[in-house]
Amino acid sequence: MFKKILIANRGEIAVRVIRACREMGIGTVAVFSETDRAALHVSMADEAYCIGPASARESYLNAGKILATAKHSGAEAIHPGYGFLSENAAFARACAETGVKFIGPPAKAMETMGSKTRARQAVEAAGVPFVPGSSKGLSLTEAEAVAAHLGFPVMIKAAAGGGGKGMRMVGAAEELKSAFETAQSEAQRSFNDSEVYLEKLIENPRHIEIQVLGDEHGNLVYLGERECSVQRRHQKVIEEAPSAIVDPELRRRMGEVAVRAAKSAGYTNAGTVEFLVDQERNFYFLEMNTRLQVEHPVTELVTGLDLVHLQIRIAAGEKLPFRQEDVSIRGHALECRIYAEDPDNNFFPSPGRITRLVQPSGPGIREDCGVYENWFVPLDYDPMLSKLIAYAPTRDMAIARMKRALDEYSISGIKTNLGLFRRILEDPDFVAARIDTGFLDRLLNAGRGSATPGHRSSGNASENVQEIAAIAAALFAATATNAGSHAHNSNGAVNPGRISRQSDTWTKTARREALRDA
Ligand code: MV4
Repeated sequence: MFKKILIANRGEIAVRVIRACREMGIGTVAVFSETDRAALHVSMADEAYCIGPASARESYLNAGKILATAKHSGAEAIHPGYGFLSENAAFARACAETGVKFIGPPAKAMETMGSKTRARQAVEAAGVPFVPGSSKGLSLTEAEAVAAHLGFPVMIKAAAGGGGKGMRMVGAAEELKSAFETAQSEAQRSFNDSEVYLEKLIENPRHIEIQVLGDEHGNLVYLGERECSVQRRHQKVIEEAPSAIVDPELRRRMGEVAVRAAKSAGYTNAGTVEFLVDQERNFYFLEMNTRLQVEHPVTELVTGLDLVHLQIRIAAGEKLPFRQEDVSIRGHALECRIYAEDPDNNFFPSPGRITRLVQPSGPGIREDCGVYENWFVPLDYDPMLSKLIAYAPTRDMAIARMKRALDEYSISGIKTNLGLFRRILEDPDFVAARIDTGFLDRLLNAGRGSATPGHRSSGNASENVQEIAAIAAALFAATATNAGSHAHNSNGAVNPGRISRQSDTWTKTARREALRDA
């Protein structure tokens, strides 16, 4: 086993990996940028080295500096976390050449899966069902022929893309040329690689992914699915395991396909095979993520496994300590990604000082957090602060537990998306698990009232007056409740859950202020 590991990351994932190392008796080396001198991961590691200025390009993406720091500190392995260098095949190769173990798949597997067209070729040869389309880069003329054959609507995608970048939907033949040219130049600008290809559009899909794990002795298993359909602009907001629409039979079929896809690329260590699942529960390979993912905790809770421990043991050459038939899914886990962003201002990042932080705990609650009270959240990196994870025997109980934990949670000084989660968790479609990748946009647009054409019948004056009267009545009821009229609250005239919750928060604040003054 390694004696010392360098963690080439920051925030909650660096903390997560440091915790695993500590549990395994492995020394930890943190790296940090000049803005991150006081960051949580720095204080938790055994050693820490400044590797450059705030700009990620000069710090967390500075492969040479990070490798030199590993050598200098005597770290035998590097855990890349997610983002930054985690899917950079050249970095994985440089590690191997320097004699530092990269805790992840071989560089070759990262290269295969890093190109969407190469990935499609590899999985196609392995008999994996994938979204119909081409598996090589296309010229405009070729794209026109492929699109005519597939039928519209189609998607133009960048081979080097992923996570939604360089993607264009095309509804009809006459839109193809301009969409193709835009996608191509966007791909060139974003990835320095203009290769684009075509896929048939899957309408209103669910995003369901399979966690896989393989050792370096030829054993590869699947660890069930995660449903990640609740997202906004390709940023996941809530993830859960298992998916409400995946039964044991579908789980086995998707799992076996995921293992075949991973094996086709010579994959080892932890990885995720993404699928689109259509309304008829047909599933299609989309892409493979060659890293530990943000949402890995929901899989850990329902399988009882520690994925970071296992990643480290696999990288050290150990065999998987269990077989496929030993893996079982138990209970239900939900994860909320808490971001420093302003829901009232288009979810713009909201950096600043966290003046007060009250974190939830209690039965079935896990929080993977990367910040602390008084920390200044910088604008330089991804604004995710924390992941709140709830685990319970059933989905309904996990939702109830998550709502309870969110009520306990309080972050002051910066704007966060905390308020959004209660709206989602109380939405009838979410509760019934009627979700797809359009769910969150529909929820957010519905809340915009008359600004959304089609949702309001005509917007005439008398309707508006009625609406204003209804709002005034609700406000009056809420204010009356807070003045101490509890009978008013329980008579059912207004949504009692929402109103009492609001008053609870005020009560708590008042009590706190009273204590402070005492
Ligand atoms: C698609 C698709 C529909 N049809 N491909 C978006 C991110 C990238 N990983 C692939 N994405 C999609 N590819 C075809 N042929 C719909 C999406 C998509 C999506 C996928 C997963 C999670 C959220 C999404 C939101 C919008 C679109």
